[in-house]
Amino acid sequence: MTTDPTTLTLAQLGDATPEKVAARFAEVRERFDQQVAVHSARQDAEEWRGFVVAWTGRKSSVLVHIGDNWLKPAAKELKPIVGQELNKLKAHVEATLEEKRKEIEAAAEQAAAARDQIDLSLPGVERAIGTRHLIRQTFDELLRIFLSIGFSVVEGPEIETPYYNFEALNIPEYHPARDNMDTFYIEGSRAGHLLRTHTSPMQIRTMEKQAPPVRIVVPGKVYRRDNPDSTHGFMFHQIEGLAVDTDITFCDFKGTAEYFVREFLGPKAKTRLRPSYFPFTEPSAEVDATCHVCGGSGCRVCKFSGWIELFGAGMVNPAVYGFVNYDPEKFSGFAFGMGVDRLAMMKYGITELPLLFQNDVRFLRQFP
Ligand code: 2U9
Repeated sequence: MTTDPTTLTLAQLGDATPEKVAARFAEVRERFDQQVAVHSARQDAEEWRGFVVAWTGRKSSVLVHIGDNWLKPAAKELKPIVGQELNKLKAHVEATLEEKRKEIEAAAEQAAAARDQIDLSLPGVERAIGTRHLIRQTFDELLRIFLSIGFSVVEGPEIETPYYNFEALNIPEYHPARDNMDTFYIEGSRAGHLLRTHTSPMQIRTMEKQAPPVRIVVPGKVYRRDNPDSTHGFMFHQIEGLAVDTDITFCDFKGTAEYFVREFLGPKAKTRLRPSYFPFTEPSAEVDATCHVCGGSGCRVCKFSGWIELFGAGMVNPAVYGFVNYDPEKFSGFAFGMGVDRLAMMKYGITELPLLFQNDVRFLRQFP
């Protein structure tokens, strides 16, 4: 390993003539240029910084060594030559390093610009944004239909009192819907709080606060102690609706039901009303529509009846008005209730309710 000549004096190196001194400096300059070529080719900023310090560092560097070992101890007659050569070398080293620094900086800027260069022609980064859940899509579709005929949307609490969930809806004490067979009661709640089994309580709360006319739809989650199977779950989604005014008749109800069926299933869909019973409506009806699979000719989906049951409804039972101080002589109205999950399954041909809540993207992706 050759010793670095800058650590020796010129005398030790035997450079006693101006020519030898000049040749010695030329040798250093040559070594410097070689090393510049090597280090700058490596494009390693960290390493380059080390190289610059090795040559120009104030503490110990080649230039400092030359000053200490060649200039300071140089023979008097050689000192001017050594001084000149050193200044020339310093100027060459600094000029070269400055030029390289600019090159490296320019290259770094270019690289950064290239890195930041957005080729707008390139396709964007596809951000998987997911889709609105099928239940949400169906809610929005159903709400849009009722908003289009002047209903407003109100939402209410999922934890209710027996009064709002049962009593005020004319569901008497002994009514089967009351027993904890179907209802989740909040343990330890003295007021007998429960998870609402329908969104009807919010219609009562609205009527308590607002005199007729009332036209509202109430979407939301409801809870029933059902044993989960392919069409039942302990939580599902409902939209209930209520229209109360001075002169609402069964025809208004029928017209609204038919309008809904056409909007939801298409202009050709027919509506059929079947007598039914609900404590909070009298008369009550199940609203059927033409089977959207077979168009009414009969198929497995409609059990060959040609009809699909969509939702339940009826004229508001005047008994309910007593709980909200509406004069049953003056006001009449209709109400309806539909299971949103069931309508979504029916419309999109889904046979397993649990699929809606298992968050399997292979399933969810099918309904963008
Ligand atoms: C008030 C008065 C009357 C709401 C109604 C139905 C008929 C109905 C079921 C549909 C499928 C529940 O989700 S489901 O299982 N509901 O059939 N609901 S009439 O009647 C009301 C509500 C509030 C004050």
